[in-house]
Amino acid sequence: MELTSPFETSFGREHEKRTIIVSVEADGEVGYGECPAGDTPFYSYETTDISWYALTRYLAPALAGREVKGGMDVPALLRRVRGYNMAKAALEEAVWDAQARRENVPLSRLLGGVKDRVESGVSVGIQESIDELVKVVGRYVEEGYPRVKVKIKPSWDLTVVHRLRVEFPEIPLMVDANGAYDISQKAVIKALDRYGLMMIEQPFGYDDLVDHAAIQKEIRTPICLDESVPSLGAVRAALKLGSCRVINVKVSRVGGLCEAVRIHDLCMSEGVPTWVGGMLETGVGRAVNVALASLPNFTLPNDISASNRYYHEDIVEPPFELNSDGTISVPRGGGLGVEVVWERLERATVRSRVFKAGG
Ligand code: OSB
Ligand code: MG
Repeated sequence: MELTSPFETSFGREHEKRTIIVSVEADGEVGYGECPAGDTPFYSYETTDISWYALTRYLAPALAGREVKGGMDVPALLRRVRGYNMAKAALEEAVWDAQARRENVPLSRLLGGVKDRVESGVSVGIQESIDELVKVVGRYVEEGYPRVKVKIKPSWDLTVVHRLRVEFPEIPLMVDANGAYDISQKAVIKALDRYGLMMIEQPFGYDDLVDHAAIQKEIRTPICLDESVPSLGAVRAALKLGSCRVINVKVSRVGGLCEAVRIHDLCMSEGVPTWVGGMLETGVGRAVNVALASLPNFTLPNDISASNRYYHEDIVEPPFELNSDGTISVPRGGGLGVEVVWERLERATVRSRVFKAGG
């Protein structure tokens, strides 16, 4: 799927999205899930090709033909395989969707959602120049996005944030470093503390909790963790250590909706605000993200933008749109509440495989 504009982070630039759409058929009901892993192993070791391997070699065979009541039963069947959270999440999502369609309730309801609209936010990649970034951010603000996140890296940080604050003094603004700094560069993070940012996402390494705890003690701006919290266990450790004050919950990163809801529940009981992160999903993964974001503790704007922020033509109907109040509506239909347009999916498909009970 060609992206409407290239997406650049501290680790590289993407022009298109190679994603894996999983469907499961159960008692005549079809459900969909998405594995939005990246093309390169820079956000996670789990790339599209690695996920495909894990799905086809181990995970789909472990699920095909098995008796499940619903999404709740899937993690136990996949647990023997370590890692490959994005691949696991896609299968689990598809079963949740099939279950919700069968019960004819929105996925949101099945998960315990309470909102009919979720707050949108836009994640803006690194641009060719600061002037260009100001233009791009200005366009999103004009479109009505109520919160802007910009990617930062060494050489694209303080001057960028300073300029954005001059141009847009009032907008809710945050930054995401995708782990591009380490504690020896903490002066930059401390300098960012002066700009009234909503939060600073993942400044340090993907496997660090200790240095994040150290910097959080020195600044007022909340640290938000993404890469460093791939599971409920990691979130527990982060909260205990004081490594952050906000958690980004990504269904794919944590291996599915069961784990995502558990993280939501823990954060709610600890009084820690959360929001739903994204991975440039198509409408399938976006519908899952929207359903999750309808739970009560997702009180901060999510990385859930309208379909047209990512793709010229989404593979679902209706596409997700931004409401005038800066929200995205939670679909009311059964399951994901959007329909996959097969003709568009097939046009974008480069490879597919079918798994049946008994191989
Ligand atoms: O770090 O949040 C991230 C996209 C791909 C991989 C990692 C990240 C992102 C984003 C985009 O920031 C969020 C979105 O889908 O809108
Ligand atoms: Mg992030």
